[in-house]
Amino acid sequence: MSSNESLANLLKEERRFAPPAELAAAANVTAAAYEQAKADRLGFWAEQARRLTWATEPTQTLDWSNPPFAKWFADGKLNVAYNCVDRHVEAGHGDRVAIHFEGEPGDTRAITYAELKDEVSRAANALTELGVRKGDRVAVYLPMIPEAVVAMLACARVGAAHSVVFGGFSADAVASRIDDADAKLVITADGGYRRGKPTALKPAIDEAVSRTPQVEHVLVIRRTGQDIGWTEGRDIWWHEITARQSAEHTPEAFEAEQPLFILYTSGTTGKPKGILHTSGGYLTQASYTHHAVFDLKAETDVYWCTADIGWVTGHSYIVYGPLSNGATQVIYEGTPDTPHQGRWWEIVEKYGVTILYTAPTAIRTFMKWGDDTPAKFDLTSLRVLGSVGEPINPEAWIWYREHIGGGHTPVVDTWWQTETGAMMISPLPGVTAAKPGSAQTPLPGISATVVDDEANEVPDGSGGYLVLTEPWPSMLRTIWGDDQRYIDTYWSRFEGRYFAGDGAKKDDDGDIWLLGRVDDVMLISGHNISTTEVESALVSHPKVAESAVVGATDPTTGQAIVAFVILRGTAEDSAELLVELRDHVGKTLGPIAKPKRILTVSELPKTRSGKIMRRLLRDVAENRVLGDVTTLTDSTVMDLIQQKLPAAP
Ligand code: 6R9
Repeated sequence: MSSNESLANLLKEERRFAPPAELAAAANVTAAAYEQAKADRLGFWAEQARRLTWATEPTQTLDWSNPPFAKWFADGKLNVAYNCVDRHVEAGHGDRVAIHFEGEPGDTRAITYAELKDEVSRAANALTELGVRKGDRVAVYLPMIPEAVVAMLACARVGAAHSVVFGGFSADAVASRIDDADAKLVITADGGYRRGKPTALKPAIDEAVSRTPQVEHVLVIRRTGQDIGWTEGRDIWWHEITARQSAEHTPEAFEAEQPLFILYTSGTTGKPKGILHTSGGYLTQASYTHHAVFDLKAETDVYWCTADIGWVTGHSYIVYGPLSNGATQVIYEGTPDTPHQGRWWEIVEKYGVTILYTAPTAIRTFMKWGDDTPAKFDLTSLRVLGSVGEPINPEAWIWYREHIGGGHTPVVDTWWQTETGAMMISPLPGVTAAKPGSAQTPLPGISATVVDDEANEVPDGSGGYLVLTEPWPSMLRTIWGDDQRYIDTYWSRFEGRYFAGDGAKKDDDGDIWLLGRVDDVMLISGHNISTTEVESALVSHPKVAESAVVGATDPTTGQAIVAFVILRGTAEDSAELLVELRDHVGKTLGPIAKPKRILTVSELPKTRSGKIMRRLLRDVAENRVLGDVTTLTDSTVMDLIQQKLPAAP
């Protein structure tokens, strides 16, 4: 935000949804957790660390003697892979399915914890044969197949840090990440299935590795069977090397602060940041939040997180959270509309999914496709619905609860970041009276608030910047190789507090609403207005499925609001509708928030993790040459939008 003006508090939401009585009565976590954590925050986390199995129990909780460089449970030792796999087998749950895999072409596999233990052990032995040692880095570039989980756990098992790169990223992006992390091994596949076709992965690795001489070997998983280039001596088939390994592997215990992974944030500007996470604190919070926020009952629940493994949500809520908790989960390889728009709901019905975790972008897409598709499937197994990745518009929240959750399933809107490692602000499904569109309350043991430009906490009913006021176990430890950038980016804007980069407001009850990245906030006639609120107002019109709003330079108002909207299934684009939409925003939020221009489009530019790239829309709205488009899912979207744009008035 560029002025001292706080974010205008425009949106009013009066709807409330109490937790279902049955869920509340049997909930894993009750309101007492907030009290306990408030009375003794570090004691609370020390207790949560005991969810894990330690080779050496920690006696220290937090070492904050050199802020902002934290150490959690520093004198404890554990093996993360042992915690995610072996201990469940030892506890007698070896026959429980860990992963129900659903390939896009319809191939399926059920992998039990006992089988997962064998696969991870073989892979760990293979990594050892290839010279991978504690402290090394391994790059992982894979589709959504079970071997992605196995590869990550095998790295953890031998103490090597993985750096997972989105399967959709270019050779350039992969090369720069391999280089930055100095990875000696790359794990990839010939290809994967997307939209009904095999897509290639290996050529990007061949190109990337030709520029990164530190890579000694490329381990290749055969998924599609397509022809690929092969470099003798360097390339090794995964199935060949793992087949000759023993299924026995003794996990070594590592220090709690042993690096577990590096994950590069999509980085809308500048060089990508390698976010470093370590072992004991990270796993404690991933495990606790998965248990608390989804109310996971490992014996009976079937959990499904639709994220890609290359995103932090895949790390914490496909791999480390659910597996440390012994969950049974679904992993789906492909896209939601292959071969038909009901594919996800077919999967929910088939496996009896009870907990679903997805992103607002997907929910808005389903709204656009129409209510009748999910209505054709039996979704009654669902009991908790989660959302992550962007602010969820109140109407999308209501749609999710109604059309997916049968009108009674709680929705938990979970705010967190790659940097925070695990969930930070979220309702608890058995405790919180939910408000559509709000992440509401910091989780037990987490301290967050909203401050103004001068770092003063804002009163209820006002907006500003979201900050985290105390260290937390799964916090990033640094930016890989760049401690100074870590300090500058997160800890310098407000003394002693972590600056998340998100705008937020506190409502009259003190609940937190996330309002998007501060770089996206608009300044209209001296008022800071959040893009999120204007988008939510547009989405609350029955004819709008999705929208993206930007502030474009304007000679009279400083910035003017330009809105891009996607209409719902049957709605027709017309001049009258655009007037109606402007008036609707005016009525919902007030005249100051009325968009100056509204354009209907068929797609919006998004990152692979589903976040709208407003920066590119701002370029379009201001008639500029487009900035970097390399992290877009589909770069043709911008051509379509530009064609649509009438000459500026
Ligand atoms: C987990 C993840 C982090 C940014 C974050 C914020 C946005 C994520 C949100 C949310 C509002 C939520 N974000 N969850 N905004 N409500 N429930 O998405 O990590 O890819 O690092 O993105 O995503 O802007 O700062 P990451």
